[in-house]
Amino acid sequence: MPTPRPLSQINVTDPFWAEWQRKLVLVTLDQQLEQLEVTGRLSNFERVAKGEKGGFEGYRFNDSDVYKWLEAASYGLLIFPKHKGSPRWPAALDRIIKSLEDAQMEDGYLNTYFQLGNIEQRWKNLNAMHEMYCGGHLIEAGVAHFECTGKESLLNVAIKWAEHLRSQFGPEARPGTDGHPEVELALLRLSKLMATRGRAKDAEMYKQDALWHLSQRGARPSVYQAELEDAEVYGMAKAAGDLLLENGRYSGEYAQDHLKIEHQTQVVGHAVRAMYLYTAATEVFDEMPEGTETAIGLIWDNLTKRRMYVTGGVGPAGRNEGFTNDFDLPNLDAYAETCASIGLVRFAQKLVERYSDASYVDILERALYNGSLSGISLSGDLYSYTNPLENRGAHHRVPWYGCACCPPNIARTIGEAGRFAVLVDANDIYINLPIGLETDSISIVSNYPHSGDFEVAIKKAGHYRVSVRIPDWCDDCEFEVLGSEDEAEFDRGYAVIERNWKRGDQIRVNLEMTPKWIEAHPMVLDNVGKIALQCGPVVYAFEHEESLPQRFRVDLNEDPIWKSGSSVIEVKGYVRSEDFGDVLYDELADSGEKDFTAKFIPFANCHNAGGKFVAVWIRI
Ligand code: FUB
Ligand code: ZN
Repeated sequence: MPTPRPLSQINVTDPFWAEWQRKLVLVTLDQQLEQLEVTGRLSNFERVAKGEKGGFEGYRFNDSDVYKWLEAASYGLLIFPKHKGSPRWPAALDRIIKSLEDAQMEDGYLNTYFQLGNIEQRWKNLNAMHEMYCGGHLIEAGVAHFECTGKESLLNVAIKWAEHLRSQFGPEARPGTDGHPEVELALLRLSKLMATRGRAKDAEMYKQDALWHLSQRGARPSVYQAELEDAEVYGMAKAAGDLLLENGRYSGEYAQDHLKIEHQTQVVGHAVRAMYLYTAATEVFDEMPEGTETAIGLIWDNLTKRRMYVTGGVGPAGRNEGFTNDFDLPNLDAYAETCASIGLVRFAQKLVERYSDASYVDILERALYNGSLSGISLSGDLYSYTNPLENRGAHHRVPWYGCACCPPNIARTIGEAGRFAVLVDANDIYINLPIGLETDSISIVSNYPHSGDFEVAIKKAGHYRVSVRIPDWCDDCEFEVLGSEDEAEFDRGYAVIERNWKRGDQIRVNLEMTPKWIEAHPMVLDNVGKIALQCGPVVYAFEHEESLPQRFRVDLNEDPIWKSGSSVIEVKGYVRSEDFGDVLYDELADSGEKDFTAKFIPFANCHNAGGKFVAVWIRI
């Protein structure tokens, strides 16, 4: 199976991602560190380390924000040497890791909410308390830190926690897994790390742990149902538990516990939970019960053909932070949590690794360049938890949240962006996203996503295939191996050339990139009579300080005007005047429209310059 090169072997160089990574190491990581400090997230660990028994601050799963930040900062350590500046965070890393080491219990348990509260209640409310969700992020941070630094300090904390987990849950212990998936994909990450270190036995053990946790979802009797029926346990945290009961009966949908994974056919419940669950299941479906691969295929189709925004946002409803019904994709109150889009990126990445089919990358890039990146401001220090496709003034970015899952999640995603570009195995190099970068096998020069022209230079000599993805949005492409007559074949969305490659060989690619109007399936009732503008993978929106985006209508006789390399598109149309007289309603008369040229900008860049009104879907 092709895999990304280790991040330590990828140097991102293009103007788009290198700039995001510059901001990550010079702005975002420090700003988030400060938030971790002032909101008590770090002092929770310090209190436990000092032996205190009370004083926990924040939400019960706040430890996970520290772990996600540690993961992002680990990636930051690879990027930071390229930049001048003196941020505070590099020096904080080891200190924070030390406080985790000191806080961890002898038996490996680590969760400051219970350590500063009633430790007797640990592992009792799996549905709502997020102990394994936090532990999963600890594992991801430990793996990332080891991969980026070679240091074992954080990894050892993670391994000790994973061993503790196995002592509590598994075939030799008790049934049950976390209501919020995350630990499954984290254990698989740990397993892979062990495999690359030649520790096959450990690799197999952690994979078996992950498989066991995956097997628990949908098992009956449901552990979560028993928790809901126990007043003391249910009382520990109510919000999520309530949603497991529909019409007074246990449903389980909120936590994807309604059916065993192999019997699931639709994407339901909490969106982040769903994305993390299926990311893990995709990695190991051939070792799961028969039907799992088919189930994942059905879920993917339901997700991407019925329940996804054009921005790659998923999970329209705030009520359950998740999914509702097919085609229910309201724009104004779209929840579309940043973490859910990031989860979709990860799910799609696993699918393309398994199937080498570029259609998964079409979704990946939609979610990455739009619904995920919209979660962070261009300044790198303000965030959006929800990502509505329309704004009438109520939505704005903020420096942090009480429930701050999204900010460190987008930070780590920026840090690891290079992973989504290229997949490699012995016989193949797949260029999925033409991110400008250098690796040990190839380098890419690109101004993606604002231009479709890029060049690939081969660094690894040998006989193998190079497959360059031709995105779904591209109608015409040119593909040339310089100085060669070799023709590409087209397979599963890739232009493929198999030959003896020499170091220095060059491929020149031009993906025709022009602005395109998109329409939605007619059953997306919120978008009837509206269109959206996309150029390459980037979805655009009209943003204005007044309500023009809502009053604007596109003139379809005029093409949108865009210059390659730019992130502004001019669209000609008409604006409905706000003058109406001193009445609220009147008999239909002249609409009072004026010519107007609107400047569209990438959806992800909205809410940076003070524009309060936004629309992705525009009237025609
Ligand atoms: O519950 C942990 C995280 O916080 C979820 O993934 C988000 O949806 C938010 O609820
Ligand atoms: Zn989030």
